[in-house]
Amino acid sequence: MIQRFQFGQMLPTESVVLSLPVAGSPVPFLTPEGTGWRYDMAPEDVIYGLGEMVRGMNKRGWHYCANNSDEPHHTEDKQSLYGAHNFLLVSGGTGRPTFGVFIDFAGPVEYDIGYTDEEILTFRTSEPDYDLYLITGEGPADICRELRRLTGRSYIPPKWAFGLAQSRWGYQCEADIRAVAQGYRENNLPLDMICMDIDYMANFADFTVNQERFPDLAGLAAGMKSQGIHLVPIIDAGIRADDKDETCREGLERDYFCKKEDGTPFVAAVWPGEAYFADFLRPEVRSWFGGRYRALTELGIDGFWNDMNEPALFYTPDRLKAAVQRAAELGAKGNLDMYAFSELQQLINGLSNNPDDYRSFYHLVDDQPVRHDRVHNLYGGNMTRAAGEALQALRPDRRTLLYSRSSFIGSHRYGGIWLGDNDSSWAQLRENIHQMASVQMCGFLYTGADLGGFGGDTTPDLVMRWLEFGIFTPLMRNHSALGTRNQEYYRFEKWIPSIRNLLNLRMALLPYLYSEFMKAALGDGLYFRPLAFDYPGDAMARQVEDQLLLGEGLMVAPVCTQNAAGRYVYLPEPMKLLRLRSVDDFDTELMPAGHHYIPCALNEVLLFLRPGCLVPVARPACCVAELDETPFTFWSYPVEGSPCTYRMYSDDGVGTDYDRPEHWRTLKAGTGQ
Ligand code: MIG
Repeated sequence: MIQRFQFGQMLPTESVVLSLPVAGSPVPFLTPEGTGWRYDMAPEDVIYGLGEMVRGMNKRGWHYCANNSDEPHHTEDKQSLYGAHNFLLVSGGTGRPTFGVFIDFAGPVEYDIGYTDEEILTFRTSEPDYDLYLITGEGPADICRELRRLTGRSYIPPKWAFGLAQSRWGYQCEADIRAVAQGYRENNLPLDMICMDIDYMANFADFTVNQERFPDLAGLAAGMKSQGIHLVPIIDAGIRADDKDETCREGLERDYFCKKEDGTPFVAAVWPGEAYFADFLRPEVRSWFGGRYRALTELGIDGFWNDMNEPALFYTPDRLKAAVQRAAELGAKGNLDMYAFSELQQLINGLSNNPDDYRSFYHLVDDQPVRHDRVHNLYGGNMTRAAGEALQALRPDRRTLLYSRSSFIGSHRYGGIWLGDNDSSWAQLRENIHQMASVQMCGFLYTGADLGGFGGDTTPDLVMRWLEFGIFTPLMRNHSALGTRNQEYYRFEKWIPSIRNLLNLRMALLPYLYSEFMKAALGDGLYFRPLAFDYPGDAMARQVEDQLLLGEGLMVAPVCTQNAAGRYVYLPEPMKLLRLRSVDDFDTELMPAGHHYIPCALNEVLLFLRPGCLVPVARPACCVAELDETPFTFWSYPVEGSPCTYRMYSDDGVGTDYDRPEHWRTLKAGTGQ
């Protein structure tokens, strides 16, 4: 059940698709405190939600702020990352209430979840105008389903987007892209996508292609597609300020950019230097900007990633000028003491993403100017909405791949997200597991982290362990930053056979993984879930943070400790372990419920089958298009009294007629159909 409470008159977010009558106070479970709300937690209460944030799946013990940030260091001391996912799920201990809270608000929301006092949860919006939804249900998964009923069905990518994506910031030209394709194909490693980072553009201008480096992008895209590989270019939020650039000219002519108080367009620097920022909150601007993607779809492109859309700002011209002036004064003094030197450092570090700059420009909301900081969290998600809606109009019966860095609940209807600039550390692999569960609760099903880590130099063991989790994440993308160690899977020569086995395993499991993804998308469910969602009475399951349920029948338990040759796993019920080296080389073991230490070598994956589960397994292929869906074998854990069948969803992978009954069939072991 969903109850809507209204406080003041909120600025529209369009997060919600269901219009509900406003309930009278009081709000169940919550008590007013200051300008916000309070909930007194019992020690056993677990607080899930908040989507893309640092720390555990259980958010207790820290404070957070929904304030979308270009934050390249995802350490535990951070309060905000790229997304505003204002959903809390209080999972009560024995005899305690379980409920969800969705705060529909465009600006910052602060949360203190047992940070100041370990038993007190508080949250408050930066302004008194917002809607609050109180959600109850039969348990955590049902409450997440209700949230989706409220905010709309999750975005569905084309099926090929479940193949591997290889990306790197630093592919400069056609030859670099071809070398990646060749590296994969020569080594017989599956690959479905190559992402193109900012260097494909001419002067970092959106919707342009650098003609020297990519003289024939249409030809390249077609050639790649004949090998089963889709090119996925990046689009940045900042529009190059350049009167020779068509996007810039049109935006200025139509008056579509955000403005300063004096009515002139707001300018801040990003990749191309000075840039303008389209006012994505206006529907006409969205349809214009989204329509610009056509420049690339016409060349045969059918996938995009939207970056820098918090929006990230390197500096504003005024701030830069003042900083340089002050720096020169300090420089003239020479011999800087600690305070003067730290002022100098601050001058430079404070240039980027400066809160004052976010307070210096305006959007038009229903024709009224609204200062950016008040609607900050809606910006990136509306860039994705612009693209999502326009691409749907451009290619009405076909899906387009789209994922974004910034997002808010509501933008999950238009695209997936990737988890931004993580780094090549074991801590970030563990964080990836937490985040996958949390973002799914908020509706972002098509997600994944940069496998192997984005920043810093990776290592072969981390690449292996991360891929062993990555083969289960909907978006499976290897991406790394400029200047870091080469990270394409074929670079780790000694490990290529094992990596091939892992990627083949993903392909073999794809009919199951895709089917479970589609069940979650179409039924407002969760592809990944914490254990406690399915084993509510199990106090131990409530503490497990590094194992996830995957779809109906599987559980994954990735190894995420350096040098570990195994790990402890908790089984809430008996399960069948598959210790997989490849799709046809594995040991199985029936394991009783409880704690187990399970060896797992660097080339092995632990996969657990729940009782009664049947998993169709296909023959691996080099790309999703080549995959034969007919199961060539089954993995199962039959138990007495349960039928051991699998309800499978399959479709052509690109069409949008999801709701047809022919997409469903029931598989039984041994029948092969
Ligand atoms: O400030 O386009 O998160 O994936 O490679 C860095 C360059 C800008 C940030 C993205 C990252 C991408 C990078 N971008």
